Amino acid sequence: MFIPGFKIDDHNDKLLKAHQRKLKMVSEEIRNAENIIEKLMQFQVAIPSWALGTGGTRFGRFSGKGEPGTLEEKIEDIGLLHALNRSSGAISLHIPWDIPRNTQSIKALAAQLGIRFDAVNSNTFQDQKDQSWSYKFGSLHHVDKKVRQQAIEHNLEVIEYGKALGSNAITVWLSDGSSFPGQLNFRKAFQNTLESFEEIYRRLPSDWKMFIEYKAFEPNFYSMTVGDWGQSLLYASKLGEKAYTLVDLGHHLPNANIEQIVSLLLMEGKLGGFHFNDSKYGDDDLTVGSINPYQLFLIFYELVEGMDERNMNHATDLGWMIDASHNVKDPLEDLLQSVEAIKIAYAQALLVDKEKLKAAQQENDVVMAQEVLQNAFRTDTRPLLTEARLRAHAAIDPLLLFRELKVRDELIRQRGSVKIATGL
Ligand code: LRH
Ligand code: MN
Repeated sequence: MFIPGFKIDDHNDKLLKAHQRKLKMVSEEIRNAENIIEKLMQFQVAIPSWALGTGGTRFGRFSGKGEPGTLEEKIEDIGLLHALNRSSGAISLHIPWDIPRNTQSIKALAAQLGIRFDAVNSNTFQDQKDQSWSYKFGSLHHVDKKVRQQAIEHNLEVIEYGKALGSNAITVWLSDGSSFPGQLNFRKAFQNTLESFEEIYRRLPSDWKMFIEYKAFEPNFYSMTVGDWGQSLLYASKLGEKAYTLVDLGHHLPNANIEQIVSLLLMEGKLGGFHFNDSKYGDDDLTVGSINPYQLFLIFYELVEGMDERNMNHATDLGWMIDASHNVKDPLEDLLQSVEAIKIAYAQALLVDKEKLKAAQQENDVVMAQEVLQNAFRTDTRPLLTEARLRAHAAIDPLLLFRELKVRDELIRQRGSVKIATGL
């Protein structure tokens, strides 16, 4: 489904006056409003190819309708999101869930919709039907070299798909671990995994990055072989300058201070990117900013502070990706909300009075430090996001226009209601 420009213009014409009034109000409060709007226009978030259909849990899956049944339809859906918010200009593929059958036509379709290929993801946490060796007891850490070699070759195959599409990074998340004490020799598991990573790293193109995604638990419930930021940093440091850690917000033990982890990984130059989502308990993969928007803001403050300290380009030097699963919301509406929440937190972080905060920290003025931070968090940055969209010819209110145009009904009319999207 394609959204013609005039439909967006009609929508914006109706909402323009109200927007300009709000923008005028907040711009009087925010001294660097113009700079923030420009930065917001450059900031793109990659959409996961595996989160364009309805997700489920082990207790069930309530399938949605009009879901994309092919990679082409998934790219079209991301094209829809990008037309509405001009902030979703990238896709992150998961192999083999989304193998590009015809690379040229896939690249042409994505280019036509203004979408680039972000990190590609390997999958050695499921057995494929034509697979020789099972990953039941792990993949890159497996006690059997044959299984490790099979998993290494899969990752090399994923890199080839990525190269063909113009991606320049691979994300490796391992479900490898143990569920009972005694099941695993932790040192051997680490050494097998490092040796396997080295095989993959040796074949990584010179301009590529390898993102090592850690996770505290699930599907193993006693140990994970890449279980936390420290272990991921250990692998990435031993591998070399093209290896980085990847922070999935849902992959931490309860009450972990993720913003401190982010600050230290940035300090080490080993933070590669993010899988944004939100959670109250485990790896809930909920809408970004839906449970703990203050934590998201604090993470973005550490990102802005740490990236500026290293003169990094906010828009391009880290991997900004969503990783969510939609059990009860329309996948496209959920993703629109997630992109909005990410950019609201980024804008709030950009308006923090850094000098005032540094002075408060220097004087141990804890009260003032909190005031400076929460003043930014309590500032409504949405008119800045709207202005950035407007200048990019996107919709003033993407979610409202998605509903006004009855996009889901049109997708159901075009695709029927039985198609199920590959993914989680
Ligand atoms: C694991 C994970 C990983 C993906 C998968 C879809 O929980 O976050 O990033 O490979 O979800
Ligand atoms: Mn993830």
